[in-house]
Amino acid sequence: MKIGIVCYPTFGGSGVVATELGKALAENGHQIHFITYNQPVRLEHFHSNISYHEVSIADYPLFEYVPYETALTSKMVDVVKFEQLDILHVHYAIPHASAAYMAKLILKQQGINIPIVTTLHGTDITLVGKNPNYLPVVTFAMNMSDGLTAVSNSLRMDTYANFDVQKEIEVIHNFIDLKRFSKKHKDHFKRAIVPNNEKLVVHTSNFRKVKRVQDVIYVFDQIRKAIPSKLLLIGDGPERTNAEQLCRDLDVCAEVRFLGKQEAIEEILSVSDLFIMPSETESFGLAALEAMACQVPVISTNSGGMPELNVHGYTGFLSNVGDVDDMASHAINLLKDENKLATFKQNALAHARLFDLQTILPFYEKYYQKIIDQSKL
Ligand code: GMT
Repeated sequence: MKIGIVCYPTFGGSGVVATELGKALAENGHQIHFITYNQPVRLEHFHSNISYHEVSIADYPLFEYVPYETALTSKMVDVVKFEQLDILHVHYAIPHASAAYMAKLILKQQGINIPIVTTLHGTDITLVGKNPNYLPVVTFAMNMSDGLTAVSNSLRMDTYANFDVQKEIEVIHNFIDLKRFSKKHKDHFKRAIVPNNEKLVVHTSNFRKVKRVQDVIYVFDQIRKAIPSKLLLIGDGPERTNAEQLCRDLDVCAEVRFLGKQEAIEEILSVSDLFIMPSETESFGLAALEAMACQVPVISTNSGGMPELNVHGYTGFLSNVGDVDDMASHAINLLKDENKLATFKQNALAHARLFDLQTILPFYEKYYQKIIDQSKL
């Protein structure tokens, strides 16, 4: 198949899933065309089946806001037409789904039929999309997509609850490349970070408000009082300054390191003992899956799709949003009990295997074929 993939090119979960999906499809012999405003961060290497088409935006003094959606639509029209794509898969509804529908209409006028699949990732539904400023367009674009997928059952239900969507939503969970995300032997690295064999707690995110990074620090503050430990905070974003301030206020700076954005995240996860994800809402929790694949148990909230990934009492523990005492108590009990911790590490890996890329990829391939066939009827 010739597949166009539209996504955000950043470290965000939707961009990561879109890029990893494209790479895996290319490995399986499909021709992949990424359409984004920057080279996706996870698209590091040349692959003969992958092309990248940059959306270039022409600015003009009249524009207070550059019309990105118009430039994106024009690029989609161009790529579909000249690369003769079979299907266009857009990740994150805003503004990709409505831009894709506009491209579809333009192409239809030129006698070209392009089926559109939209994948809903999370905040496009749970936070941003249901904002009245976007809701009518997002609802319309979802209904006009030829295929609609969501990354968890919870997100599917949230979509039906918050939008007047008539389409069937297919659930295709996030996936993990177990060849890349597996426990690596990085003992020298561990010795450098925790020279006295302290327990290593880790959090990765884009430091948006929804991630509740401050809760990570409150939980860690309790952990370190009970057990020698260090906290690694990976990623960057709007809440970073507040997080740093909280570390100063709680006087935990000596035990906390902010590492910023990291490429080889699997190396850091490989030496970690516990992952904390206290998100307000999380449609799936890809970052937690990456941790689990590296044998790191997860302390998370029970919001959104987290219970579909993190099994309470098996791969980690679930708590209510904001209940930092409960999260800390679960974390301390687990970190103090070496046998239990070792079992949970194994359980985390066993459960992560259910989301193996090789298992999930065929669901996308079959879904594309179904949508292509239906669009020919
Ligand atoms: O908000 C983010 O963390 C980024 C966001 C995105 O769409 O870029 O991530 C969402 O998509 C991921 C991949 O499908 C999911 O694993 C994340 O759970 C989801 N984030 C939220 O729902 C907050």
